[in-house]
Amino acid sequence: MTVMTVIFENLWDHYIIWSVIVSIIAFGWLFHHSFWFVSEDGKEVPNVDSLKVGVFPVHNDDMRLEVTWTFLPFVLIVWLTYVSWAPLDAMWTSPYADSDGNPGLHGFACDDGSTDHDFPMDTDSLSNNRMDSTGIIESDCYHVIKITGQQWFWSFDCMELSTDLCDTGMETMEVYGSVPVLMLKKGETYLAVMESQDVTHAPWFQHLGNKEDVLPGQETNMWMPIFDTVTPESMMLCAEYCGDAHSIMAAKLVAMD
Ligand SMILES: [Cu+2]
Repeated sequence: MTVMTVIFENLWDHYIIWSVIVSIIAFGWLFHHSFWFVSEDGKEVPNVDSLKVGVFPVHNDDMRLEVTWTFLPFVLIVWLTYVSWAPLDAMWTSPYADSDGNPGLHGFACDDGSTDHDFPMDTDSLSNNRMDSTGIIESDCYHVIKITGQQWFWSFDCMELSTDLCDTGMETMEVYGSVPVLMLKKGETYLAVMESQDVTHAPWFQHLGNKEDVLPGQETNMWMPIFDTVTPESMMLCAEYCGDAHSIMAAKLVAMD
């Protein structure tokens, strides 16, 4: 199994490899000790720890062991944090300028005719996004759209974008019934400004690998870079339990050429 987005594919494999190594050590140790330290039937075992039934045993600690199983997992956690840092930082790059006036990975808002937002404007009108070998995407600028969650459906708003950049529709899907469709253009990057009308939801665009909570009374943002190699049609599901019809609170993402 693999995740369906490039940026986390290498990370996924990396985490799986470490999980396997840690599992082999932990379960190997467990099985070895379970079967090695077994007394034979009828044989009297010397009571080296002076164990008495009903009495907590004499403490038999080993400082080297305790330091080892505290220190090694700590080093592993620091390492996994280190390798996760760049992909996570890319997923959460800022739509605003830093203290030196430089934008994040996706520049500022495109000069695309859409003005109904508070983000700083760029001179470019198209994102022309590109992906490096690690899956990190950069863009010249981004388009702002809106996503609203409500029990139990999603609403997409293309703001004032032209229909070749963003379009919406409805479609009937097996199991899910009538679902909204969001059509975005390949090579363009979108910033979804999101809110909920009622409880917490979370859109999860499966092939973009992103997921972010939408909250009542508070706007959250999520990047949606539609890279050239993304699957033409993919699903979005709600990833935060929100009540009876949570499991069918779906939508469809279409990547337009
Ligand atoms: Cu939900």
